[in-house]
Amino acid sequence: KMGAFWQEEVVYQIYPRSFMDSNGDGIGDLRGIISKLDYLKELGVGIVWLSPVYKSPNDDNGYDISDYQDIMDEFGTMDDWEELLHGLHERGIRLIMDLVVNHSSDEHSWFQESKKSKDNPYRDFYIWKPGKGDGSEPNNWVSFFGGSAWQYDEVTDEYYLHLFSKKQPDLNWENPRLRRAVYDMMTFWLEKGIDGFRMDVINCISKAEGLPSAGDDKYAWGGEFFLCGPRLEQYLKEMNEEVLSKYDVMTVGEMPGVTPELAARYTDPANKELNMVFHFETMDIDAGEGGKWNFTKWKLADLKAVTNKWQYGLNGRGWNSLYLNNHDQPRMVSRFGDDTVYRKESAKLLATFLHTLQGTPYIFQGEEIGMTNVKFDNIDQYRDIETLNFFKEAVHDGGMPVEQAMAAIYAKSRDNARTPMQWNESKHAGFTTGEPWIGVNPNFKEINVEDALRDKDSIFHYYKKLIQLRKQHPIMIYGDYDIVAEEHEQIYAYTRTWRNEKWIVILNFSDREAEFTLPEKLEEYRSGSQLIISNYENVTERPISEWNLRPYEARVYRLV
Ligand code: ISL
Ligand code: CA
Repeated sequence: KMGAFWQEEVVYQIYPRSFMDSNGDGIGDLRGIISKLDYLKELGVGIVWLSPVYKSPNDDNGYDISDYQDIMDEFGTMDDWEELLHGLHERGIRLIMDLVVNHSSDEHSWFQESKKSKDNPYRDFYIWKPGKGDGSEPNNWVSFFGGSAWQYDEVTDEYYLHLFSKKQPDLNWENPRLRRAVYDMMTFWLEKGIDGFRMDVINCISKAEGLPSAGDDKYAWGGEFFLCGPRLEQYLKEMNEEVLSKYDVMTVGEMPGVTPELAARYTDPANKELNMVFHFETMDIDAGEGGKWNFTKWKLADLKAVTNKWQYGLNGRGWNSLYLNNHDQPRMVSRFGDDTVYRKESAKLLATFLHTLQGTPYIFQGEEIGMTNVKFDNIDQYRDIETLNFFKEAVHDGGMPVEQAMAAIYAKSRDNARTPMQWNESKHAGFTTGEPWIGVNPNFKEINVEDALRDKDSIFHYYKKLIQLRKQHPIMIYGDYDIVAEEHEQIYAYTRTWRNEKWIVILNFSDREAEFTLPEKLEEYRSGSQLIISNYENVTERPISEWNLRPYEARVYRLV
């Protein structure tokens, strides 16, 4: 090993509610995860990121926490959690927990106290403000989930800030007592032996002085005043010094709106802040005017441009996290590949992309078997608060035709990622013996784990191979990235270079054949190449420099 574990291992994200139900109540749980640990071992991942399992009223599926140091009843007990941690460690897999400290639940005891009176000792754990002269909200910010980011509370005749739902009041990081409480809570989990944290919207914790309105409209997006705010780095450094530096653990901070310039600073080891961040620039390439719901067709040129910025931008300074989907995003094969004719080919192509860039790959549960987006007939079958709020605002309040709203939901709803994991072809895909909390994708008979394990040629086995290759070839982890044939309209190709070694990755992102010619700058390699991996059979290994790629064909060669 030459680097840190978080550079060399692949991460697997588990969304517990949808992973595996052990007791037939239709809700995934910790014992369900425990029953699938050998599956994770078989895949070869080295780190599990567990989405929140803490006590929560589930307004936002656990991202609204009412007790940070206890387990949600539906998911099990602290003993179950200990057993999970032990079971993972036994298999050489690390565990990172979700740290959701931009906000808590309004049912957290801190908030219950805070709302009681203006001089309650917990008042300043949250962000309270009186209304404007006319009684309206303190500023015009809208929340991530739609509507004003302020909620009026009559007990003290003030508003509290909530960047997400009104059941997720923002914590006040200006308050050193709040920060101390968070650090103690983090220490509690680290002392139990966890291996790090994924930090939820961690770049929202520092708000601009005075909480200014964003322009003159009644309601507006105020991101410039709370994304990567003035004291963010101060808080991250303090957290590092007070807590993280005492353990050999990893951190990845979720950061909407972050740029490569800022991320290079946050993840530069010399700055002692974070190991990696999740940026949103790839996720935004299909967002139209006005945000995610008004989507457009993404362009390969944009994928290249964004990836270039991050690959060149962090090289030798910080470290990239690599993901194409998670519990908030559509399924990657439906979004960036083809989930009909070329589902297997395109899922493998995207996997090749993720595992051959510089950085740490993150796999979201089900991605490794090519799970797809879902289309439920009726809005009542959706569960996600963001989706339901959008439907209500767009259709009921805005008059958008239902079909148009549903088309947006089919493409972008977070519930695309949250349908139950498809384990086998039995009822409810083997996820539960009861009624699942959200419908199973009807394609589970064709797409499921049991099938994937049986089929040597499956997406699962391809992931397994990529993960193994990454363990054998440091160039996949550390090699410098350099794009080639940037103008090509179908193919995304790049080299990786490390010490005396050079690889080329050639990805046909289209459903048509495509031609690729080795560019001038690689002239010296015309005589030879060795195939490392491909998603098609019968790939020539002859030393040639002109390649014909089939639809969604992916090839990785060592250039010699
Ligand atoms: O999901 C999104 C886009 O559809 C984002 O706006 C998302 O809300 C944002 O990236 C923050 O996500 C994180 O914090 C939220 C939670 O709902 C998400 O599940 C979580 O990943 C609030 O805790
Ligand atoms: Ca259960």
